[in-house]
Amino acid sequence: MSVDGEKNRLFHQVNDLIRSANNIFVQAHARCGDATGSVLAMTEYLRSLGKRYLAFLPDQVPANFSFMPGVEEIVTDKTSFNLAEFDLLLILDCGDLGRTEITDKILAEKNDNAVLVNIDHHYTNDYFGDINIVDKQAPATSVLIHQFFQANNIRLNKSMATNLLVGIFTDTGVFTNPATNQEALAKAADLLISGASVNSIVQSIFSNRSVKGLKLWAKAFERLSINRKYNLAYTIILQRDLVELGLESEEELEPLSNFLNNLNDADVVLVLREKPGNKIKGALRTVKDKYDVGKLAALFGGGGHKKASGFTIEGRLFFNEEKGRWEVV
Ligand SMILES: [Mn+2]
Repeated sequence: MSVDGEKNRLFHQVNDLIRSANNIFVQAHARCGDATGSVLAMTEYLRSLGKRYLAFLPDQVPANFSFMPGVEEIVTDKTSFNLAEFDLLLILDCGDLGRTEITDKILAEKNDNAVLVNIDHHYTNDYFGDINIVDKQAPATSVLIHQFFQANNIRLNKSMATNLLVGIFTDTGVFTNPATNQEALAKAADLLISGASVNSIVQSIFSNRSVKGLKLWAKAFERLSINRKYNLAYTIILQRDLVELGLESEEELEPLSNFLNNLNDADVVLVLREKPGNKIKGALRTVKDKYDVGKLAALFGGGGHKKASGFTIEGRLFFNEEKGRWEVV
């Protein structure tokens, strides 16, 4: 996908599909600035064309995203619509169909002649779309959406620019992680010129700490350990931590794994969090060139990028007193 001509041809093709579609479904994965920003920038464009569309995310939008322009339109109840009503499905920032969390619904309801478009930058993307615009070097899907607008001479307004900048900020850790490249900075500059509101992004997304939330970080720091064999730093968060602190979600733990990636005495970082429904979510990070945590996550049925990835497994975390270590049971 490094050949810009081919990518531009696909961007034109997708725009033609958008223009001729009657009803468009736009979705990304849950709880992520890049995913949400990509969806909102795209729906803003669809609105400007006077198109019928539905923007869907499979989980509630985190409270600190509530400033994002257009966010009130996002639907999070998968039972409130039927996919048979759409002739174009735009799936953004999903490495595989499973990331939509509605695979069964898509397979059961989607019209055979509806076109499924996959626009993504995950290293582990499995090309699940009828049309796949996958650029594994892109710092964020928001950057690809920006390229889509540029390729089709679509002018960005302030709302689109703010939403896309949220995506670049969150996926690059505000230009600190290895996803940061020349294009991330160049696109960010362009979004500022288009009127993106840096202040509202920084205040809402990054200055959102509470005392209870930081106490949850304290629990993670207290349990931080290092496995010297693999030079892997790891920590865990339990469901009971939330109960003890009176927190309803671990939203405020973001971006703990990115923060731990600043450790200079570990090569790889792993954060395991218990989730409701007997699930454990793992987040892996590295800054070392020789490691590919995307492959590591794939061993557990997950995926992501070379330097940042995640997976979900079944079970609960339990401290084995005899062995002096945490285990999955
Ligand atoms: Mn992304």
